[in-house]
Amino acid sequence: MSRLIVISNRVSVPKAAGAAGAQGGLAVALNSALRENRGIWFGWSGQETEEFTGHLDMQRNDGVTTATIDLEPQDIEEYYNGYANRTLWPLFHYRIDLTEYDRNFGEGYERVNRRFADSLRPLIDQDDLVWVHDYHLLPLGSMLRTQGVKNRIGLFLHTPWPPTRLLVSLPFHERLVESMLAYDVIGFQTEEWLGSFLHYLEKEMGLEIGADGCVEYQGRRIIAQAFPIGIDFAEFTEGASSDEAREAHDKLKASVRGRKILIGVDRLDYSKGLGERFESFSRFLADNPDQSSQSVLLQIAPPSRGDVESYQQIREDLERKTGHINGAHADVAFVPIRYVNRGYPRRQLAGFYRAADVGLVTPLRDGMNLVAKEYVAAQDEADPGVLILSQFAGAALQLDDALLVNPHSLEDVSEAIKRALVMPLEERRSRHSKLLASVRDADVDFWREQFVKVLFGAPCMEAQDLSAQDASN
Ligand code: ADQ
Repeated sequence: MSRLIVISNRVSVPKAAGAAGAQGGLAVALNSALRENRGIWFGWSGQETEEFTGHLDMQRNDGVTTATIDLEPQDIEEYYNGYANRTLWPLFHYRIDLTEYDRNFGEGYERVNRRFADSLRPLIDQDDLVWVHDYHLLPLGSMLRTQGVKNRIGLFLHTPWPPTRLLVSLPFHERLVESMLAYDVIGFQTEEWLGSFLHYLEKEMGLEIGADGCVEYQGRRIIAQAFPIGIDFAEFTEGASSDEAREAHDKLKASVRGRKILIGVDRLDYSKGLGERFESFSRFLADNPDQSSQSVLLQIAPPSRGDVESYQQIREDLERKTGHINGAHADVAFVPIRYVNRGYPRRQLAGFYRAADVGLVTPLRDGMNLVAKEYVAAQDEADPGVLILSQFAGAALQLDDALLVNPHSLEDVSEAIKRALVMPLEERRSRHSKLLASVRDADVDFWREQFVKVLFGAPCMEAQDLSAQDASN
């Protein structure tokens, strides 16, 4: 069996026994694949070093080998806070108004990708499969090729891929996309992002997409395909029935004294549409005075990327909005929005989801969105809550039995909230059972197996057929 080498910006080192379950679904899924295949997970340690040495910190924990490097402060500023999170992240989420173009960011991005390639190169054996993750590392494949790596190399992009007319606003966009054609497999979350990528290849590079789904470039065949990511369903549902989850559920229920609960769980990020969500809830309260003290919105939003200014701004903006809305609608015994800036252990989170009558997942743009899937998985099948989901999340293509909304429209979201809160049990169950089947069947193991199968070298035509066949099983 080929060894798998996974590369991502940050590495999630497996937790010692006993702390399992504290990791996210992706880390759990990749770790189990790495364990089976004697694989290696390579990336940045998250630590700073005064001067880059390329020193590899190799560790073996719970059957998984991790290899990490430290980066210089300038690397972190230009590559991570700069090109990755000030340029590509906003651009890939259609926010050209927030996208910053700075030549130093671009140079830092290439430098760090080269440093990744230099440090990784000696770890790669002849038959290894190399799997690169996300927008931080788009040119890594081509840098490995320059160093003579002939292995199968795949890329999976966790974010959306923007329409061509937005992408062309990026200086040197041709160079970035061309570098991606060094991969053998390029995976996207949905057909929509895949379509935008293929459109770019056709319109900007004049390439032809074969009927077999492959692109030929400089004598090589590349397959681009959609592989929608799922959650670790087994791990999540097991956690949802734990004592920890039950305690969290009961505590939250008791605290609202019979009121309905709406829940939002998101990293604090402008792509998640939190400001619009708060305003929609406020609109719902204003338009339905009879309901106005009968429901509570619990928004859990741990801060992220705090060194980037747009993230500081969204934080301030949300604090202001929460104060405003609570000021307008609260009374002595009731506050409508509970806004919490911290993370919770996954089992407690599962308990909160289960206690909530409505899951409010309204990103303005999202590659997939795993919170929507976690909310569905955590529900009581006999009396499930209702998922309200943005039509602009990748998950909406799969979860079309949710109440799909336009997150920019306060009326639309406010009406969906009203509808969800009075939805008859029979309709809730029927919608939920279809959502649950989809979340259970297309879980994170399915996603990983599909990707690795194609990476392993199924020829283009066969690869497409295989995935169509498996998806219909
Ligand atoms: P994210 O943008 O981080 O991921 P998402 O898919 O929602 O978004 O995943 C967030 C994860 O973090 C979920 O598992 C959630 O439970 C967890 N989380 C969020 N807030 C938490 C809190 N307060 N406490 C504990 N856990 C919390 C990127 C892309 C997405 C894509 C994923 C996976 O932006 O579109 O779905 O990668 O590919």
